[in-house]
Amino acid sequence: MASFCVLDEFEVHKNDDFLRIAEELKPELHEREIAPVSIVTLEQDGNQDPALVSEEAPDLLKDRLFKKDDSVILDFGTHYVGYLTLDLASAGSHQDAPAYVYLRFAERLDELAVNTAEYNGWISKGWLQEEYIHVDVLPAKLELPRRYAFRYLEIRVLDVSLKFSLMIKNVSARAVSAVKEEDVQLLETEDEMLRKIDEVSIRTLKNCMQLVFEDGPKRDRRMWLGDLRLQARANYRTFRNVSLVKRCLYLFGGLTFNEGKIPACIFLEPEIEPDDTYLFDYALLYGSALLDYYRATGDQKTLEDLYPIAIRQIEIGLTYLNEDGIIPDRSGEFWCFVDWGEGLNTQAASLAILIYSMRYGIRLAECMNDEETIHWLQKKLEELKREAVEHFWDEKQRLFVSGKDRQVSWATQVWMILAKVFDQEQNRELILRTIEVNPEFTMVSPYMYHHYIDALIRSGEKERALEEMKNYWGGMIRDGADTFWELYNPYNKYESPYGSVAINSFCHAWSCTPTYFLRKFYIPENK
Ligand code: RAM
Repeated sequence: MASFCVLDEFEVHKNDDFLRIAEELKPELHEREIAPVSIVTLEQDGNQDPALVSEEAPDLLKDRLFKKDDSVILDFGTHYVGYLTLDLASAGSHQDAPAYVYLRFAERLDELAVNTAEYNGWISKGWLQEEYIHVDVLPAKLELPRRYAFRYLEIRVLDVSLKFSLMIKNVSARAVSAVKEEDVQLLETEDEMLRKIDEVSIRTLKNCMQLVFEDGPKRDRRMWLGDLRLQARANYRTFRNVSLVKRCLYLFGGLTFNEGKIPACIFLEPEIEPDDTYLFDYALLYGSALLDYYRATGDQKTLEDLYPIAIRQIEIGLTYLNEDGIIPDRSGEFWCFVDWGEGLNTQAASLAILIYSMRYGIRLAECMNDEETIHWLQKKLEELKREAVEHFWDEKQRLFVSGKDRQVSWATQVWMILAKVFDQEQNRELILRTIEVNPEFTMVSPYMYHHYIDALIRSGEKERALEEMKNYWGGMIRDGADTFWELYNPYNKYESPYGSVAINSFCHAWSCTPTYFLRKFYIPENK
């Protein structure tokens, strides 16, 4: 079972200037009033697949009298992030007991089929979006203080009394985001699936764009560096809210710890604070996010401020090399993320990601005219490429292996391709070979799929990349996605890294990148 590891030592170095710049860029959130559009009924067929069986106008709620155990599921039409208000009243005799109400929010209808009482995963059940509320005096306007991520709302009356009924006069919500969906033009394409994939990507991105780029508005509601890097890429092609990216880059740059490491994620409340988690790959990818930002904006001042921090991550990464010139195996420690996926060995990928980040380091150094850094990085890069081939290339299988058991995974091949350990033609052979062999250790998160699509495109397999996007993200759409999910394993649709699909996030930042690929490589007139 996966778990997070906590660092023994944790000394934060705040850069007040950077944090001030980030604070000044804090966005005003846009608000929009929304209301349910229909009532739906969840009917289970004994399997885990619930079906939406009936629809009526939600107006019918107005005259409905709710007694003990009565319930209703409201559908807001699509996925939103926001705050809920209920206007409640009583009917019958004087209210002689509290109205006791259960509310449950769901991003996907079939979440409602999971019994939350049975959740026993390793991350907090506090993430399940449910409330038990006593309303002592009716009529009442119930304004829920928490923010929820949802399309569906289940309201269940746990109890009233024999002498009165509950009435739900009005249900509304205030949806929030740092951006407005209508600010992005729809993709001009005849291909209905591509149009849909693009639209769902944008909604996913929008709902994760709050005071920072959050990873998921249901969970974890914080900013992870790996997610930020991909969200920013999608954002440059769509909302182009570059100041939000700048804010987030300064937050990471302003909150390093110990020898200058960037934290894997940042909390915003009660005050901004880094998490005491280091992820080797996420920290290294900061440079790639910075270069993307610089290319999108030409903002030299930000580059100059944050460049030393990006290079520092590479220096720190290099300190982990052992006497063989490779990164020791720390798979299973939540130290180098790469992907969720039981048993995935990340040793070879960690070296590949170090090489990849050095390439970005060189490009950053070029933008800074920093000859000395260019020189040592280039030299080291060549060395590490040789070590990667020597230690991890299996000539017989014509694939890279990882760890002492010489595990063959998709993730390892993809990261070796992105690291450009080989030239483009060899990379093309490698990706085709991977597809042919279809290693047992597959990819499970859209985060890893993003890198797979990237690897295909960079190996000259652009058409295949498009097909794979349609299969993977299209698969989520065929399974009813309004926003793309944290995890989607087409071979195991109920997979969860946390012990239950109920706690998975179904609007997850790192899954929003098809819009980036489509608008960058396929339909550039939408740029
Ligand atoms: C999870 C979140 C987040 C991701 C980390 C590694 O907690 O899904 O998006 O970046 O894992």
